[in-house]
Amino acid sequence: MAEKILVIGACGQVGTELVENLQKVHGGANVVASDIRKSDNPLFDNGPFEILDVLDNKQIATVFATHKPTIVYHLAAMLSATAEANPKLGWQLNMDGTFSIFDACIEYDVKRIFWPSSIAVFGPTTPAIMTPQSTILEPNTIYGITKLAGERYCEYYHARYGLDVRSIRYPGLIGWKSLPGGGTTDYAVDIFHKALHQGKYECYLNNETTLPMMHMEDAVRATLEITDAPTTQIKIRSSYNIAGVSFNPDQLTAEIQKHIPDFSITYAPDHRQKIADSWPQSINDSVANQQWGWNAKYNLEKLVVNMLDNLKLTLAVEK
Ligand code: AKB
Repeated sequence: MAEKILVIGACGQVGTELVENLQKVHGGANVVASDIRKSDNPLFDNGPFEILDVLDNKQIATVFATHKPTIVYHLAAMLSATAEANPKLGWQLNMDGTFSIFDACIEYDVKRIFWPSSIAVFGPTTPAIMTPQSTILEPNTIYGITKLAGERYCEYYHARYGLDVRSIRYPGLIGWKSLPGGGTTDYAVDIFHKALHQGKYECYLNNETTLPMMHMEDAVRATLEITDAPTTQIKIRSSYNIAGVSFNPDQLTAEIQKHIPDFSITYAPDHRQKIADSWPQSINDSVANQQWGWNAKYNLEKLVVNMLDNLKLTLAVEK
């Protein structure tokens, strides 16, 4: 039987690219995209689109009853910097929204659900270098707190109700097809746009802030691979560490300068510095590698070439 996929939060940074991939595999008609509002990306004309506010239980029931999804990707969340500006709303959207979607998955017999966690579950007391899968989890941002609570919820729902939920801890995600919204790692996408448009960038993190990052192609592949993996391979029901590439703004700048020698960067750290300082610098993903074969493909060099090449093509089309 063909799968019916529901992507919640489809217009976001990950959702957009995930929907594109899923449409290729399952056909546009079998991929229901949903979000609180529709973006004008023509991608969403290839299949059904539903307006879905995850805080509206009536809307959730209607969408689930109408489309009877077999697989759900629940991506709707408020990212770190935005949630820090509005902690109550951050909690409400990230937690209440997740509770309602998990409950709907049980009520409507959804076969599998993917829910993303983040490196934000780690905090200042976590070992920062090659952070292990199981370690101290004392996040001090509201986003991190919701992601940690969400992870515990995933494990609980799996143990108690048999919900087949799968999750990975996304690092900062870097892609050229869509813009991030409200994260602390957003600079690593913004810098490419500014390098090409203005030849300079003012960074809101200091030059030495090393963070775990990942090319969007790797992130989407990880998302699809864990969701499609045989149940027997998924032994962790909270969330898996996955690693891509770690770098700081200086190192990213040097790599960009290999292609745009005149590109310059200045630093004006703001409130996001504190969030970044509470997160690890690199991640040990050996458990994901052993259990479901995870391996990233992009290193920094490849990532920079891919971003610049594709953004230049986009610019040429826009002109
Ligand atoms: C953020 O910066 O908030 C996100 C994340 C690391 O989860 N990109």
